[in-house]
Amino acid sequence: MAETPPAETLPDRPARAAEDWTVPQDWDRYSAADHAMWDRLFDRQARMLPGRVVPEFIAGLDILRMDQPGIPRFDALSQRLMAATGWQVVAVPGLVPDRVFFDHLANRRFPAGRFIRTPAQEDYLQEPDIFHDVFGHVPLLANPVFADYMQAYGEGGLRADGLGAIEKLARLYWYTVEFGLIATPQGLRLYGAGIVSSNAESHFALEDPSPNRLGFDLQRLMRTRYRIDDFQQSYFVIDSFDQLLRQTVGTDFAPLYAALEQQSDFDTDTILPGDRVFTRGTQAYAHKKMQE
Ligand code: HBI
Ligand code: FE
Repeated sequence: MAETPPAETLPDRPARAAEDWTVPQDWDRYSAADHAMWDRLFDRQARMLPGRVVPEFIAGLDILRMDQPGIPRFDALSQRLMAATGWQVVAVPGLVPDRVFFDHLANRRFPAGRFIRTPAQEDYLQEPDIFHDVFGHVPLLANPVFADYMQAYGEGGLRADGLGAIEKLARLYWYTVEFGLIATPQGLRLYGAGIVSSNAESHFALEDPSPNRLGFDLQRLMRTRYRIDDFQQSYFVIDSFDQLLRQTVGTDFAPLYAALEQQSDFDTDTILPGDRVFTRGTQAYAHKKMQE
């Protein structure tokens, strides 16, 4: 995820966020156009995701009753989420500092942007808006195993911060929570929030011959760079959310970070001899120039 941009560029920087950077959602401030934008984005994804997204995601939409029209009210959403897995959704102005972010996750609070993208940004925006955060991230927080993983990630982030290893841990978040794929008996399915909240990337990540699709391997993944401004050149596939949770809760990251210090990084399109290869991508998709 990009560094927190300066305040003047943020779409929604209030005069003063609280110590934990939370702000009121101010649901009454949303315009009819904002609600219409949410409905358009929601309907497009709700139509194309069944059969492409992991079933637990659809179950989360149902548990949280997110199929109601208009932008969800965070207090109502949090009530249902709290009953399911003890999580809640809190509004923030945009990207918050890493430690603040990790502390929220470690306490089962998901920090969600409260602004919604403009029509010009319909297919891509750099800063996560309410549709990316709430439609993309929140439904899986109703799944007990994934909910435990997200809290473990937050606790791991606070420890990583102390070890100066945030960049490596951010790759784990990026290639799972944001852009992860999962193997099911019916085939590969989407679960990453950055994918499921994007119509174009939902097709690209699952169906396009261009990207690699590689089996999840924690240490290898934490050596792999990622792109923040374009589709991924490689996606990583987990066997189950249980596998993801075991890898995170069951691992002492300190020696892993020490080992990673001595090892080089891999480019976004690398395939290694030891990789479990689901798709050897053609890399035919013309990615934007890599940001230096
Ligand atoms: N803040 N609101 C918000 N949302 C994020 O996803 C986020 C963040 N701050 C930091 C961050 N992500 C990443 O840098 C961490 O995963 C490392
Ligand atoms: Fe996100």
